[in-house]
Amino acid sequence: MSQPLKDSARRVQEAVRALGFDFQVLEFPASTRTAAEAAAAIGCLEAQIAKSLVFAQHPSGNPVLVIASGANRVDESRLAALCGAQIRRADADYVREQTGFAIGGIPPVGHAQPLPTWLDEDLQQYIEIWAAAGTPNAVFRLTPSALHALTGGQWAAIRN
Ligand code: 5CA
Repeated sequence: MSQPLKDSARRVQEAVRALGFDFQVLEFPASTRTAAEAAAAIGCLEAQIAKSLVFAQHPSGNPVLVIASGANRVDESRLAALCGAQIRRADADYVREQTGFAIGGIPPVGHAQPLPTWLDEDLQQYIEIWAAAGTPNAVFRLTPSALHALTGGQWAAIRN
């Protein structure tokens, strides 16, 4: 029997269902806190991990979400150009405040408020990808097109 999901993971599961998808949130005994750990626990490529990174626009302070391939670094000048604003890497408190989740488990959906979202086009080459689901042990498998539908994000060239 599987255990009930932790509260944060359950919120992500419910958000995914509410958006009309039946992807199942899975909790692993091993850490999935980083893209590398998630890939090792799942047995997929690090590049198949869809990591959700929060940035702050400056000077508005508005958040922006980037969902990047686990193998990539985000090019902050490309992101700034897409946003039409300066951007800064967010600190842990800001990330929690804006998303309702802690770093290491930031999901692509189910946030405290909707976040403008950019999607790393490198994720499109995979049939299956995996995203965090609210905790440092929870992930769910999805497809690039479902990521697009779930987040309402836009595909962009965003890697460094
Ligand atoms: N659960 C995994 C795989 S989906 C995960 O969340 N990976 S992640 O890469 O999206 O989350 C870790 C990311 O959080 C790091 O890549 C880094 O960008 C960010 N991060 C880690 N520590 C901090 C910190 N102190 N302040 C701001 N961002 C941080």
